[in-house]
Amino acid sequence: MECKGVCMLMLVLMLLNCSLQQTPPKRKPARKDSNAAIEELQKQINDIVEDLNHLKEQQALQRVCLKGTKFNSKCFLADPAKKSYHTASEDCNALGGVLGVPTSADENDLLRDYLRLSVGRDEQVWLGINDMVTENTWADPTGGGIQFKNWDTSNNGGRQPDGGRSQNCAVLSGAGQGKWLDENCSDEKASVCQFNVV
Ligand SMILES: [Ca+2]
Repeated sequence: MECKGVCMLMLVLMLLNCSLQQTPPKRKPARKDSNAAIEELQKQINDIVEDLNHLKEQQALQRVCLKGTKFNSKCFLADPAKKSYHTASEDCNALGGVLGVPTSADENDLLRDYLRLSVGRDEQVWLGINDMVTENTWADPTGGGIQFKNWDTSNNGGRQPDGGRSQNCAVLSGAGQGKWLDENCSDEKASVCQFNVV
């Protein structure tokens, strides 16, 4: 019995000694290393997610360009559904674009041809051009002034813009060979959305 007790005591002491020796002497730096590794992994995951989102945006833009038409660094996509200017603008914003603003005669001609084919030969289509803030100061969707204008100033076109305070939104007129008219913003018309190619 005595030997058994002594033996048990020896065994306990040995085990205790062993476990003390096995205790890692530098625990803190190890935890520090693993935190750094986790941070590094998290950073890599964030980078991958960012790349993936960028690729998704590029792919969405390519789909828009394939379905619509491209001019320099812009893609235009027509929406033939008839809506007020505000609804058309909101729907376009939800897709990541703004209502289209042609900035040169060439761009306006391309847009006219595309809209006559995709929306209809004689249709009116909302552009992203309005004078809601200051009467007769025409601005783009960002509120910036516009350099290029294509109003129908012919006699039979009614010398546009002619609607004063009751007409604050611009359309591109298919029947008017791509010339612009001011119209009542709550009228329901087709629209064209513009996306910048990055
Ligand atoms: Ca006006």
